[in-house]
Amino acid sequence: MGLDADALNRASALISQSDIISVLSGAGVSAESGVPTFRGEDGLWKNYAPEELATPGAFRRDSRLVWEWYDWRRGLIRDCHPNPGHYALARLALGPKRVRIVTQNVDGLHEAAARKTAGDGDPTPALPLELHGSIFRVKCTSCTYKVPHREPIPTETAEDLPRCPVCAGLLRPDVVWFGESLDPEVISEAFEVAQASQVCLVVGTSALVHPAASVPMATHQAGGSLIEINPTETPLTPMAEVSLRGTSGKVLPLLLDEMNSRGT
Ligand code: BJW
Ligand code: ZN
Repeated sequence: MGLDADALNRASALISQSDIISVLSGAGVSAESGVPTFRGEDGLWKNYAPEELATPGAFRRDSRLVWEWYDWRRGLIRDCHPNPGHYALARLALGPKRVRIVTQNVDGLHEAAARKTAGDGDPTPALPLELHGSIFRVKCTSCTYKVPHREPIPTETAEDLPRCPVCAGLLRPDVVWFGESLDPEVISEAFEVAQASQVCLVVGTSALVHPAASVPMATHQAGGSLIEINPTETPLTPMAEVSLRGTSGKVLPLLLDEMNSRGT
């Protein structure tokens, strides 16, 4: 499917005219980096039922299975790098406009793109607000202990899952599972940012999981515009002023080029 040049033009004009911009990204943004999405043909949930792996009940029932699944994904993501879509968003956020990247992704690739793009400069404006946590952090199931974690888990015995050094409670990935509340400060900030935005770019998300999928609605309800970048339609498509039907790794750099050619 070729990208509609008129749609690209309209999207670029909308962004160029805006000073405050938010981005809601999802798994599709990392697809071109080799990170599997959740839903769809090649999605993770095709082989693994969410309720068996991404719920607190699943972790209580079979902690080892859940740990092993996250360990496998962590290993896979560790070898992935940001793609041109991540870099385009980082460039946009490090530019003159007020941009906030809000992501559902737990893979750390927006942050990697921000740090690489900023070089010796300050990456902060391009660091994302992570709604669903990070696969490279663990937290204690019993106390407030929380640390980065990149190593594989031990696999020799059934009893050797990672334990909290403070209280000996079982550690778990610091991600948000179904039925769990998002960090109240993080989700409040996401809604505030979206409400204040003149444009929200909705990139690579099926927009099925709430409250994340409601974030762009705050922009829409406040009179701002949504620009959707996704090869397929989503429940947010009817709200979008422009839908760019293509992959984010291709569309986002084109969008930035188009903006630059306008001198904005
Ligand atoms: C490309 C591309 C390319 C492909 N370029 N694009 C309101 C209504 C109904 C239900 C609820 C509701 N409010 C809350 C709920 C319940 C539930 C929920 O939303 N359920 C629905 C699924 C029905 N939500 C929750 O439980 C949330 N908690 C909560 O609400 O707490 C309060 C509460 C508590 C108790 C009871 C009720 C309320 C928590 C949600 C946590 C989600 N966690 C996961 C796992 C994270 C950890 C991990 O990684 O393992 O987050 S699930 C999974 O889905 C992950 C993702 O962040 C999230 C969203 O997925 P995403 O990013 O959209 O990916 P995909 O795969 O779905 O889509 C990819 C898209 O990319 C597709 O559109 C492709 O076309 C596109 N694409 N290639 C651009 N190259
Ligand atoms: Zn603890």
